[in-house]
Amino acid sequence: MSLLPADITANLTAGIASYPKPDSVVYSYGTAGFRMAADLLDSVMFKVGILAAIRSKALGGACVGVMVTASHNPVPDNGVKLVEPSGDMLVPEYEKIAVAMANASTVDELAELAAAALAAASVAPDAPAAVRYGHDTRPSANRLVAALEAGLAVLPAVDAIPVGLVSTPQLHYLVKASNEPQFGIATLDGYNNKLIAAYTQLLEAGGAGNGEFDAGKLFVDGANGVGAPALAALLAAAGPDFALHASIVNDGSDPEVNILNHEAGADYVKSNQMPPPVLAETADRCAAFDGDADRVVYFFNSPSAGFVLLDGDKLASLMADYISSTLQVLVDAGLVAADELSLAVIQTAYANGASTTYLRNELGATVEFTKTGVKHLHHAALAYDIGVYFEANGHGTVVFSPKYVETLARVAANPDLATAPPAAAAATQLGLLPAVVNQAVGDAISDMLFIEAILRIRRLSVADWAALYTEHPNRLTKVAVADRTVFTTTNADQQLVEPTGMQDAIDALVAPVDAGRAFVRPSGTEDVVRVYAEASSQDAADALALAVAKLVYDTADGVGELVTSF
Ligand code: NG1
Ligand code: ZN
Repeated sequence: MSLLPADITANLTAGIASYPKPDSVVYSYGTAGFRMAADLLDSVMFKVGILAAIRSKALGGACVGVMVTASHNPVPDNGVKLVEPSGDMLVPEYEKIAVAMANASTVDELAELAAAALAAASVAPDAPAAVRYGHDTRPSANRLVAALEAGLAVLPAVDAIPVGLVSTPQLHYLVKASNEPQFGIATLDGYNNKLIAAYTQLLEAGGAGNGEFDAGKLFVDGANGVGAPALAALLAAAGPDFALHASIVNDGSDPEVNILNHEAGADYVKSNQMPPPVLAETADRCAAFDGDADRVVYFFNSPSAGFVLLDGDKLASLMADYISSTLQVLVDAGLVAADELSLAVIQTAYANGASTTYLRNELGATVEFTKTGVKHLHHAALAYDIGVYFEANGHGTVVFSPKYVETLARVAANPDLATAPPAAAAATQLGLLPAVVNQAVGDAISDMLFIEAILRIRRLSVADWAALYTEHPNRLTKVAVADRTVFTTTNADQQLVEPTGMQDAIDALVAPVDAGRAFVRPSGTEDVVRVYAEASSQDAADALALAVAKLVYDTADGVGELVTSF
């Protein structure tokens, strides 16, 4: 029996009637929240609205966020994820409640779950709550946001604040800033102005103010998603003197031609290892966002080497390289002790082995591995004073500890700086980084601005950057199986626990391959099992990926057609 007041139960009854759970669907909260065909998500949105309100009530009314997006997925899909007041991803305890609520079909079940969540937090149903919610450019957004709003209206005293069309990182920023005013002004203007000011000051401190270095032309592929208008708004706010001139392509302006994530964007570029058709010819520097602008990769077409991709591993490497060498200036000047600030790069098993070798052996950085999914990387990164984290697909950011901020404030106040211009410049640059880099979550615009600043400060071309290290040939593929939940992993997704015996079989396939590496894990966003392989040649990496994919297909009830060549 529900312990909720009658008016709330009446709201639940109306909501369940309007947004019934489809019988055949089992919902799960994956690496990116709930994500699937938009037609199946109305009931989930209604329940997420209720849960977001409960989460805020449980946190004393601190503002939480809800983002309606399916990132790089095709247009018919959509999804939803919750954001904590700090701008972090939802805590695991609430992911479980979210799953239980999403799978509840009756008013009683739902009422009981809501009442239990309120009771567990010792909070009354009418305690205050604040929820900011936004969406990407998908056609299903309006309908799903209406379902979300119905859920937000179930409990009393909920301040539901729509923020409209935003990138995922903008939503995270707005939530964090509304709880932590020192982080920034909780408006899109606040977001733009913070990044514009920090980028401009960073260039000046790095001796690369406007006009001091010609960085060449930059194209930005907006994936026909929200990143294009978001970047256009930032550039408009920055004005004509801003030291970044970008031509935005795949900007979604013509819905007939510009289809979200179709032959466009970071996922297309990374998965197909080729430029989007609209940038097939250019030799200029290009950045590609994904559909909700929380990922970015770079690429260019080299006259000699053809298509060259600079993925999340390359972004992480350049950022770590720049930060550690700038910090070294302060260490050499005796202003910071050598081991005072810890720096680590957090990667997943999908990181190219050559990047890990570069980071460890050439940069001397600590490298840690976590399971796939930015929430895992983000949490691991928080253990360091400087935590650089990126997935190979371009999802990532850098987080800085309070100790980092305090240390740089101490250095900035040191009178010796006045007579040591290089140290003063280094200290100013490092002090600006927490403002340049979106601390809440990976952010294509903020990551791009940081990379653009480093290229200018270091006078690097995109080809110089690409030459930091050479990737090991690799192949990522996927296999559809009857039930991907039978696959469980350990050791940061690098080894299978179940199905029993499959890891031994994979090891046997890898053993004879020169510089071979392969692993298998179930996707959290698609109904497939992913297979990754690396080797000393592309042919060997492809052959290893195919052999492992066949093993998975044959022993785990493969569905549909198995890829037999690339
Ligand atoms: P899954 O589908 O769980 O592999 C994909 C990406 C993740 C992450 C999430 C969230 C790969 C191999 N996997 O997850 O890195 O970005 O989507 O969007 O790129
Ligand atoms: Zn995304």
